[in-house]
Amino acid sequence: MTQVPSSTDTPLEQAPLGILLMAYGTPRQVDEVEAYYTHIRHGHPPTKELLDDLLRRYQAIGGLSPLNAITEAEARGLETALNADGGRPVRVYLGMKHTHPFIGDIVQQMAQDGIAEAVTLVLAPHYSTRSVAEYQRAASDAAREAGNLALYHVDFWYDNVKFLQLIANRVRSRLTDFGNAEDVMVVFSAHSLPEKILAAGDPYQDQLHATGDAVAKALNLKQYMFAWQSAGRTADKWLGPDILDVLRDLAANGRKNVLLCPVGFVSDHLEVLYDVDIEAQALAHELGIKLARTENLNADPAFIDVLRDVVRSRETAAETER
Ligand code: FEC
Repeated sequence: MTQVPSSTDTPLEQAPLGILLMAYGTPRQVDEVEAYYTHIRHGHPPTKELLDDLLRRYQAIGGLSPLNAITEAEARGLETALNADGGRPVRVYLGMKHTHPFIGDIVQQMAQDGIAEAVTLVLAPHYSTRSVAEYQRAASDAAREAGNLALYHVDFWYDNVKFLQLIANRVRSRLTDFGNAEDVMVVFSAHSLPEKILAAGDPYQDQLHATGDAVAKALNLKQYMFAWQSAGRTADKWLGPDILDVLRDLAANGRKNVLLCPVGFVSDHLEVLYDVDIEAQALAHELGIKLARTENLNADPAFIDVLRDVVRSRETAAETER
């Protein structure tokens, strides 16, 4: 990412705005998988069975996940787009939730570099106390310790008009893979979370349903639904229905064509490349269903422009919060 001079002696509004882009992260080497999994499990190491199963899934997608490389390309693209749009110059920093470079370390680095204000943005469009809030907590704790860095969090951005248009375009273009688009059930999906989040008033499910509804409305889809995927391997009850059960039900009702849109994710990674492209695809094949999936957004310039728009809107809102 480009070098912007330190802002220590520059008036606030002229100093570069920090952008803390936050992403899930993935192991960089196979021997980091156990530490990564332990971090996801809040410090509890996985059993040998769980670890072997995760290693098997990484193996099935080619050894490791492409997630870090894609996230880094998104960060570079965002910095270039923001520094070219005529707005306040920025410096983009990338912090990971479950692997190096960790969010807390990056926030410390930002403070050391003299960044006084930063917009934070998670590469996940929908808010949950079990997802976005955890990233924000890691960032805010480190900023509090640093003492001289104000953070302006973006809580969610699923309702950004350009984002919804982009998803609608992805669905529209994949529908052409089917002879008759009217015969296709479009299934929007996202990472499941423990069902108990609903009782606590978590907005995650409502925001995801609203995303599917908005895209369906834009495309005038007659047949669409929402399903959950990638539920954790824990004793909790997870949000359902799961995509695998949905495929079984659709087959039992004579459906032959399904288009899956994993709208809760933005990049190619294990939960899409394995859970959808390998696991769900194998089941669909067995059930006699043609299953296609929309392309993820990755570092598509149109997606980078969505992120740019989201950051600039938060920057504008922050002006009234100083
Ligand atoms: O490509 C990769 O290597 C990383 C893919 C990856 C993404 C991702 C996104 C989300 N997760 C969310 C919630 C949970 C909860 C648990 C959980 C567990 C795992 C495991 C792996 C994993 N997640 Fe993840 N998640 C990715 C990978 N996730 C690997 C552990 C093995 C397994 O269950 O498959 C359960 C933790 C626990 O034990 O308590 C909860 C949510 C997202 C989407 C939002 C975001 O990106 O932050 C929510 C990508």
